[in-house]
Amino acid sequence: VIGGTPAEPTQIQWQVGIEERSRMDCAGAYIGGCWVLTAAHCVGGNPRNFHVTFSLWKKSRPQGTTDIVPVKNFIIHHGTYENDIALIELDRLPPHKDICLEENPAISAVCVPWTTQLFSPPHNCSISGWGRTSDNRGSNVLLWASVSLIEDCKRFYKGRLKPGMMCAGDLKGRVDSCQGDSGGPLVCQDELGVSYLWGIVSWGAKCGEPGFPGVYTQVAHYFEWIRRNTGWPSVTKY
Ligand code: 4AZ
Repeated sequence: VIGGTPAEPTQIQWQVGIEERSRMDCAGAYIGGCWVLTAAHCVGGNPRNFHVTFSLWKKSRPQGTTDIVPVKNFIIHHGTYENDIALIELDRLPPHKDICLEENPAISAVCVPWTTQLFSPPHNCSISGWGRTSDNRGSNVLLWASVSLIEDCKRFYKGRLKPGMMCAGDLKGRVDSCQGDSGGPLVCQDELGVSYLWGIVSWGAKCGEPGFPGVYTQVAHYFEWIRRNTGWPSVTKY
């Protein structure tokens, strides 16, 4: 994260690290049950080579509450580069056969938004991750930053901006996500303080480049895909 500040140890309770053979290159967000959402470009190959790390704050010194959970399966959206979203299904934890995640006060799921109408520019939301900072290196401590949703992002990226994509950040380039933050959460809060996973860190022209805000997968655009693939019931209308 460019222009970020250190998070509190249990501030971002849905933040997870995604490790392939113990190397962390991506992040994700816990959405409940046995499911994590991330970017499609973060996963692939054999799920057995992957682990998801929960309740991690300092990479060098995992907390007592840190949980490392094996991956059972990936569900990767077709057309990965235009639909940069994937579900990670966590494996059941031995010795338990019925749960994927130990109960833990430092972990909680973020809500999946069911409509693209919930928030609109210039709403302020937050991004978080262990990715590159202005010194061009990853961060040991989880960083977060406030970003603004940006209207009409096609004017910056033309035909490269597809329907399931949106932009956030700051047009002066002071705050942005960067390499290593990919797959991680952009979260917006409604007026009641409920947190929604509004975006997934996807791509951008460099990091913190004025006039080229970060591009995020618009999670609400994929609500039906998420619902269908998790097998979660549809929203009850009263
Ligand atoms: C990357 O390379 C990357 N500034 C992630 C986010 C952004 C740019 C690049 C957005 O993973």
